[in-house]
Amino acid sequence: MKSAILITYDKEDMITEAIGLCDAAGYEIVHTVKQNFLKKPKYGISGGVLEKLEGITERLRPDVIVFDEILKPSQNYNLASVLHREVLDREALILEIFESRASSAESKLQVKLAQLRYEMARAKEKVRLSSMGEQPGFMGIGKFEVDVYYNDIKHRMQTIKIKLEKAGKQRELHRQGRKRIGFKTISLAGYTSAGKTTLFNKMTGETREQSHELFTTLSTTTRRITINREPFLIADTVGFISKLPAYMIDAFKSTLEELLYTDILILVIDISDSIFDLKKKFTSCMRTLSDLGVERDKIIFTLNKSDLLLKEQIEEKIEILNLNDNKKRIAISSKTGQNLNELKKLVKEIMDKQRLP
Ligand SMILES: Nc1nc2c(ncn2[C@@H]2O[C@H](COP(=O)(O)OP(=O)(O)O)[C@@H](O)[C@H]2O)c(=O)[nH]1
Ligand SMILES: [Mg+2]
Repeated sequence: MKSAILITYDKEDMITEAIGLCDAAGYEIVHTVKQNFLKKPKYGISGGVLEKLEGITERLRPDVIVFDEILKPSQNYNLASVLHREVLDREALILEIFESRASSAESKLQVKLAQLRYEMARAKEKVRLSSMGEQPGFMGIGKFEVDVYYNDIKHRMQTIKIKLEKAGKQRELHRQGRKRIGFKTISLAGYTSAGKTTLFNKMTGETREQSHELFTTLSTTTRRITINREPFLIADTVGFISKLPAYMIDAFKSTLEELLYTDILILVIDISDSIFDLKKKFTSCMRTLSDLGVERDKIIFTLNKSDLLLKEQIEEKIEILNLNDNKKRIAISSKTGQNLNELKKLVKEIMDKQRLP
């Protein structure tokens, strides 16, 4: 596993999400710097904080520095020059996650397009800085090279857009769908740090040693489980991300296209979130799933982390989400294992119902 030093905001929910994003991108965090403000002009952080970080970086030798905010090219360059490490800002980190998760040709193109948009937004600053003569030869690139670079990005974006239009989207999806024929599939969806991976590991824990030709060709986030002696495939998916920039939405959705084929979708909801966050995230999940064309019938609403709340608090939140009459709703704890057997029973029941003509 690659290692990272994380610089993030000093706010519980933001720290949790940032750790979740690093985890999803495959970085182990060796040190965390928490700050109230990450938009200082030169380095994002203050000179004093940077000075301390210099020593820590030298000692811990992480592969990268993750900066949980958007950085301008000049800030990224300044940080990287002092710390002698590659610096990934929040958007670059998210793009890495999408890149590692994109499986179909279409979603690879969508992710590439988002990466080029990211570069494009930065190319503009480079062009501006060098044309104003403020930073001639900015980062070692002269005005001419910047223009060439800028036009090259534009050209590559155009090419991808044409490919996307032509892409036989359906064909690819069908091919993927066929791979799974014969196996009922369960997918886990939900926000980053809602507890998807914890639940995935708990549910597959007993059968992890199972290996089979077919499964090695699926992504590492798909495994086989048995419920009542019947085999299923279970898949962990890319998590929803708070404050996802608009230009990344298509890339994000394309990484979730497998949800269209899943027989059951377990929506993992962090019931310990504040009422405000809970409502906001729930609405956003439901909107995205409906945009994707996922049928509401196959969604199981799992209220995770219920070990952190009192019974009355859970009930209040179920009301707020308007799920009190919903039979496909269950409060669980992936950590303690509470109600996981009931969740499996519910999965089995729904699968059995789907088999009826
Ligand atoms: N208390 C409690 N913590 C949980 C539970 N499920 C997950 N967590 C914690 O929440 C954090 C995020 O979990 P993770 O499975 O990585 O979330 P993911 O981003 O959705 O895959 C981790 O620190 C978990 O230990 C739960 O049921 N109860
Ligand atoms: Mg996860």
